[in-house]
Amino acid sequence: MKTVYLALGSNIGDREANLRAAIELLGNEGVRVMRESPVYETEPVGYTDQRWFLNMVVEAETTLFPMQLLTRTSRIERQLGRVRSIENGPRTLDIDILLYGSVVIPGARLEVPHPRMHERRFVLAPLADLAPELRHPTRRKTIRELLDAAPPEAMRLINSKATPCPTSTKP
Ligand code: GSY
Repeated sequence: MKTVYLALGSNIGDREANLRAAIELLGNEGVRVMRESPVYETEPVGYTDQRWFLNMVVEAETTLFPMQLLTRTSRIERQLGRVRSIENGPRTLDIDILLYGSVVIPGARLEVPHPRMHERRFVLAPLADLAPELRHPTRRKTIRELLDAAPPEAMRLINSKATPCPTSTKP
């Protein structure tokens, strides 16, 4: 069993409902969500001419191998209507695998830790809410230290209420 951290983001449609639907679907895909961060509304990074995102991070447990996990998270993105059109553009739902235990995967299709997580405040802020003392497997800094050093990004907390985790089904 591995503890994994996944970043969720949405900036199309009912963004909060998309995040909730993703958490529910993860439970059906063998990814047991144990804890959820607060939700932040965040200014788009990269391609800026788009609506602000809702972002959060979940901590989950899974027996899936990394590529199996990627297949399942990609399937959930598709189920929730994601189509890849503009690079870094708007999306109904994005699920990024941030950390898979302390495993390092330098692959082309799946790179873990996520290659840009250490510089993205919209990922580090909700991750630090869950695991501030967790050490990044290759940068050797804690999530709190990475957040303190990250470039500024506009964001606001929209929901700091802890929500109950959905029950997972398939292992
Ligand atoms: O990598 C996730 C998609 N994404 C986001 C995002 O989720 N939030 C913000 N604030 N900016 C983003 N740019 C991209 S691409």
